[in-house]
Amino acid sequence: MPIVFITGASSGFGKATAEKFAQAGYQLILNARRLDRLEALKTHLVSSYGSQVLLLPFDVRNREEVAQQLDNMPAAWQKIDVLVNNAGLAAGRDAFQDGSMDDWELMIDTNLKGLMYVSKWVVKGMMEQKSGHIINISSLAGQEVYPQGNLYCATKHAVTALSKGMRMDLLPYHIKVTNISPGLAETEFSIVRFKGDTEKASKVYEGYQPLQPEDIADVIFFAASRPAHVNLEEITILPTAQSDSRTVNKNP
Ligand code: NDP
Ligand code: 8X3
Repeated sequence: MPIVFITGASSGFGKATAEKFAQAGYQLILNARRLDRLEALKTHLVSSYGSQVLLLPFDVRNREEVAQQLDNMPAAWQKIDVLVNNAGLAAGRDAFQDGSMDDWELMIDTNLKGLMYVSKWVVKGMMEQKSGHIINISSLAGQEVYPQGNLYCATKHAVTALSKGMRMDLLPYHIKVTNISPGLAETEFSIVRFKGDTEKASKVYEGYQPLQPEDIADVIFFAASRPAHVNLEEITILPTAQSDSRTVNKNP
């Protein structure tokens, strides 16, 4: 069975994507930092679908840990067919002049450097196989900038640029690269962004129907299951109530 490797699988898009690929019979390599969450997900996937699941509980920001855990994967798991670079976060929502340097570094290290570390390792094997599919989770924030979005938007613009660069350079190896850009989706994203302030987080999704994790998982799986000669290179998915980063039709 094909193997999918999903980063950030303990919550939100990553968790829903794991379920979607498990339903289709894929073997799953699941990463995140919270091992208890990953173990609960594995138990569920094994009992519901008989899935084969390998857990890799590392922090994508830690370059040595990424290399060490991936190098030590059993050989049978090293032929990865699909990599979903999903682990990511926003930290804070402040004007540039009020922003925290720690928040900025956290976003750059996770959203950009983490994606680089994991991809660099996985690409080696895909190049040998002369096949593979890398699916990068960018954001509408990778196409547009909004007030107080500064550094988060910068990291997601970088992800979108990197998707284009990867696509060009990996072309001779038949490796597909898909960049997915969701708009407002209800996950733990805003709870993380507002550092545990659930009241502030829930306001982001009030008065309209935001995207759900399963909506994004459907799109990721659709992209991954196209025929070998078809690559969906850029997908933007927004809730019907959203037209752009700044405009949401609330309480119509
Ligand atoms: P969640 O907070 O629900 O999930 C984020 C996932 O990333 C968690 O599994 C978390 O696991 C993991 N993660 C965070 N930091 C690290 C790290 N250093 N190492 C390994 N895993 C990490 O948010 P979403 O599902 O919404 O976010 C998924 C992706 O989608 C992100 O890249 C986000 O930027 C992007 N996105 C989100 C949108 C939204 O509106 N929700 C819209 C557009 C894009 P753990 O904490 O256990 O490590
Ligand atoms: C997450 C969506 O609009 O909060 O990428 O930036 S948004």
